Amino acid sequence: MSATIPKYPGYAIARAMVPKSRMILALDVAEGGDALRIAKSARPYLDAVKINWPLVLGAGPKIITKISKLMPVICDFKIADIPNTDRLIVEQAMRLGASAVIAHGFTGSDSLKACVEASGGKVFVVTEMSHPGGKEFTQPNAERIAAMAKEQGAMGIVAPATRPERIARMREIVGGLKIISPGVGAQGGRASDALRSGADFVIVGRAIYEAADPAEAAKSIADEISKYLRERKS
Ligand code: O7M
Repeated sequence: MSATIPKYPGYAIARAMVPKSRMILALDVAEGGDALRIAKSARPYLDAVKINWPLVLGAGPKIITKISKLMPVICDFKIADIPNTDRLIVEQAMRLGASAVIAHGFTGSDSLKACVEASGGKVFVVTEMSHPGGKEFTQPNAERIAAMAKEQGAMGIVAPATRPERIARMREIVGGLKIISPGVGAQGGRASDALRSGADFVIVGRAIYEAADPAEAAKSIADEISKYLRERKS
């Protein structure tokens, strides 16, 4: 780890965003004990954990603090409200130990600006969603949302591993912003395809936390990623 990264709120994600495994675990289990067990066992293969509503509603918000002591936590509340409410949500997530948050972009630039300000820039903005319905409303607006994320100083965007060609398009728009990409495994996407198309990190949920051995499942995706990265270098 670089000693030059300061301990401002969210420093951990800055550290994590110097990629190691290029994998983020979507920890969508509802029970705190399960969450901690899975996070601890898969930790050697992860750069961060993404926490969404199932775990916060099931285990309570303090689970964010507990897991943030193991690894950087990205709070995926898909924040989508007026600027003031967005700011209040981001402040609470950061207070609990989040290193970054995830916001929707369709609410507009003033709402996103509030998230960027309240998080010190540690926001990922959802562009086109990975599920089939993501084509209906998010796909037609994804490119404008990606451009807005860049203009407003977000840290990165979320783009679908289920449509790698769309990751490539988003990369053209966002330049050096980070791209994190869900849809690997249970939704049919492949980690290596997402990275090849321009993603910096893949997000993996069920393929790890529903596996009989989550650490082994995480290792097998990490191996696929390392193999791809080695081939890319040579
Ligand atoms: O690997 P899975 O399919 O079990 O989980 C994927 C995770 O990524 C899950 O937490 C979803 O909420 C999230 N996600 C998507 O699956 N698709 C999207 O388009 C966006 C997200 C996401 O993380 O948004 C921030």
